[in-house]
Amino acid sequence: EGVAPQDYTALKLKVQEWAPKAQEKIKGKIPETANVYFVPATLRPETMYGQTCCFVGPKITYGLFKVSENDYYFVTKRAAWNMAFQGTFFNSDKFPKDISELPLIVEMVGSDVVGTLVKAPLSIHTSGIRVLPMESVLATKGTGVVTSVPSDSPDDYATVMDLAKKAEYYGIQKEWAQLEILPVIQTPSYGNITAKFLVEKMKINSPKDAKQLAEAKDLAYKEGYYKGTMLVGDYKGQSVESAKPKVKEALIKAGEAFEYAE
Ligand code: A2H
Repeated sequence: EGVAPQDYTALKLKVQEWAPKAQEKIKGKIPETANVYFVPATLRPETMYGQTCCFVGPKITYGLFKVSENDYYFVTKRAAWNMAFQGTFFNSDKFPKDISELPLIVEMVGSDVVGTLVKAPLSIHTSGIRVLPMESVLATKGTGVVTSVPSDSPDDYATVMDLAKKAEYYGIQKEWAQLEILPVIQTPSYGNITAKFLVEKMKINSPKDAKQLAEAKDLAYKEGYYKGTMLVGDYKGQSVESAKPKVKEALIKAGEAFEYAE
């Protein structure tokens, strides 16, 4: 963990249809009418228009936590523990004394939920996006759930390319990894699909090229944040720097996101 606190936007991706393994595990444990959300933590809320899938670590253990009368979140236990102290849970007035006091309904591993269809706020893919595996997701950061924006995140771009190439190996349908990549931000140096530009220019061939990906991530972030202009959404034409807090506020106001810090 770093020393400076990281302020994330925690986005609520509502489950539309469970993968069969997950369905089996939750059967009878939550009401049929319950709202269940995958909750990725992001530092780039202004890019959410371009979400094409949602990543989980296939070997990471997650929990389904009851956060209010009819709402449940799918996150790591570590994230649920942090959330319990940040006003996210209905019983936050009574802080848990121990991790065993969290309202855990059922545990699952990432691979159980691969294929689940979720509805991602702001995404142009309004009929839903799929939960897909990403080996580099860290269990010790954020919520352990990462929403994928391949236009602006080199890690996400490299991962969706790899998933499409080896769909059979990953046990997914190729189309799930091949949703249209939307240009979200115009930049002077890298065009309007920054991540693709950098991955190709730096000849990054796989999500395992960690060192180059870290460099690409840094370049993409700086260029997008300081020099980028929004191409879509309510703040189209505005700088990323100015749009970012506004998109975050609008998502929170709409009940589609909340603040999460660690
Ligand atoms: B970002 P920081 Cl478009 N494991 O969101 C691995 N990566 C994780 C994670 C975890 N447990 N939790 C969050 N992340 C990702 C969007 C995005 C992100 C874009 C561009 C860059 C970018 C869409 N993915 O991150 O180490 C999430 O991906 C690069 C800074 O706390 C989150 O924001 O700085 C970011 O890493 C948080 O990383």
